[in-house]
Amino acid sequence: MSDHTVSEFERIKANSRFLRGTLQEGLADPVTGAISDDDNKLLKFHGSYQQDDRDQREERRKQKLEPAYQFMVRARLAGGVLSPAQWLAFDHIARTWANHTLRITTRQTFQLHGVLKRDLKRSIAEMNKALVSTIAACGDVNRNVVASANPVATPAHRLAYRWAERLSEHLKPKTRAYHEIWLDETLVAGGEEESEPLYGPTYLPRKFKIGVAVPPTNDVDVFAQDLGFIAIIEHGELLGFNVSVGGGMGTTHGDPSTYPRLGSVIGFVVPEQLLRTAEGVIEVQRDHGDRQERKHARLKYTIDRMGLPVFKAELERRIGFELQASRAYHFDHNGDRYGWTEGDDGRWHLTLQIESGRLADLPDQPHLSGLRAIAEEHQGDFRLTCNQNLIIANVPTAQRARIDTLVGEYKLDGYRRLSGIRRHAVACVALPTCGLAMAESERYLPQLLPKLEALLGRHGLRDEPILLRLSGCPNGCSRPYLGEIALIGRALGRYDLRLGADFAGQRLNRTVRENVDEAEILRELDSLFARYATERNGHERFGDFLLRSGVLPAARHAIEAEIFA
Ligand code: SRM
Ligand code: SF4
Repeated sequence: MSDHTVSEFERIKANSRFLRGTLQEGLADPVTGAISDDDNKLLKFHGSYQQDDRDQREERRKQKLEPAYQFMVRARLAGGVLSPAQWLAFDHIARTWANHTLRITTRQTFQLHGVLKRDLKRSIAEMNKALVSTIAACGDVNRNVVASANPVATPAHRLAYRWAERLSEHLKPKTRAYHEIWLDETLVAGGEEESEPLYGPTYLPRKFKIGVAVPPTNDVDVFAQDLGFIAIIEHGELLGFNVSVGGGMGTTHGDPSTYPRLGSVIGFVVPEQLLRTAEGVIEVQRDHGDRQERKHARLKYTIDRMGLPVFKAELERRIGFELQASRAYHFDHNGDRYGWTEGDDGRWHLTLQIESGRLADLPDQPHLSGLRAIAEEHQGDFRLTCNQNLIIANVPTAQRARIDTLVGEYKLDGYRRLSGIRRHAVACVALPTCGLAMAESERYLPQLLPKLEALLGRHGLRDEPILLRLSGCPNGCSRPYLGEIALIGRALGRYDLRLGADFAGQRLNRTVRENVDEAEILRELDSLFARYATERNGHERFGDFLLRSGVLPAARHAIEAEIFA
């Protein structure tokens, strides 16, 4: 490709022979623990990122050693569902080739960290043996499709999850490169004769994310998705889905041309129209998305550039039918409900809280081993949630007591004693693995929470549910722009403090203080908690209180989810 108007990344994709590049050669090179920059970009489409241990960077630089290169591997698990056998496979890979932890992500899947180059292929192959792929877990394609994490409450919930699975499968890249590189499938045609009917040879301008929500639970944060489907269920029957487009979180500090945006609801489709609608949205983004400046390439910018009515008209022209007017729906929260719940079929589901989604064996919290022990006996399945928690799902009544015993034995029963803010805390990975982190997040949460709990306790608010989101940089992997309280990393120990989102993922928060340290954050929150304790109306949520009481000024532009249908 000699087109100088497109970004370097576009050139790499175009020349990659459908995601092959020189990945095979790079992986086989024993001289370095790294691969080339170009291949690193292609590797993302295969579900892995090259990283280095940032805790060791300085020391290794002084010793004139190359950085401690290692790889993150992300699985593709539509709706976050996996069987006990698959759990055991992940456990084995984590202990054998990764850093002995499993990380539940904010998109309902597992990440492994610390895999060395020489072990990358067998880690991915082992996952595939357990029938879990990593294809398109990252990269400029449709990623893991998320779905409400308790899809078994009613038959309609089950159906909504099945549609998420179908979307995930239907929108998967078609290249055989994945099978050749990781699974030793013989090279079919050298790549040149392959095609990607939906994506084309340069795939999408940027990552693309889909979520399926089942009201009243918005646990997938449907308005943060490029494409959201909101299940409309009447009298237990799934009628179809409202369609939301253009959600996204990522921003860059100091660059107002980047911004978080909530999805706009543009209409309603019946289930049979779902796949074609998703394809249509992807096609419009494929052909109209910005391929020069990756910062402006997400669907949210395409829509704002085209204008929502033009975008919708273009979508309808391509899919060949008009969207119906959107239907009424109501979300009441975007968190998880802990403890046991019973499904319509008499099976039970136990939601456990997993701090920041990190499953490890710590001396007083052998969580990884506990879940291995549970997986060895469990007869149902597991469900990962978008709030980084875990559901031990589909437990027959007779097995409940045994699961409870194991949960207690391995100290997984912390969910019984959580403060209101701890129940709703989400933190992104950040240091030491994330190359983009500006501040700590996952490692900071355990220090921050007790301090916030002490403040809240002083004002009689210990059990008050408050959404807390921490991100180590403005990319927003914990969806911090939807936190009632959010900290967004600026530099080590310094954060922007944002406040005032609602409790159901339908309103963005705003920046209240920029680049402040912990002492200032706690001071600011202490005085707001004091006012909240005495001035709130009944059960008014913290974020709502801040707006109603005028602590936060009324919004200058629309920051609430909008309906355009
Ligand atoms: Fe993310 C990049 C981790 C969910 C927005 N994200 C990254 C990378 C890969 C850093 C990098 O590019 O080098 C992080 C790897 C850290 C590590 O060491 O593991 C990373 N993102 C994560 C995870 C693991 C956070 C977590 O704590 O769970 C989540 C994995 C999701 C998954 O399983 O697929 C994760 N990232 C999100 C979300 C939330 C969501 O999708 O619901 C967002 C905000 C929604 C959105 O996309 O707008 C998000 N991540 C980003 C961005 C900003 C994108 C943008 O449009 O500006 C980046 C940076 C980028 O793409 O250039 C990024
Ligand atoms: Fe890394 Fe930033 Fe995402 Fe946190 S928000 S995982 S620091 S890219």
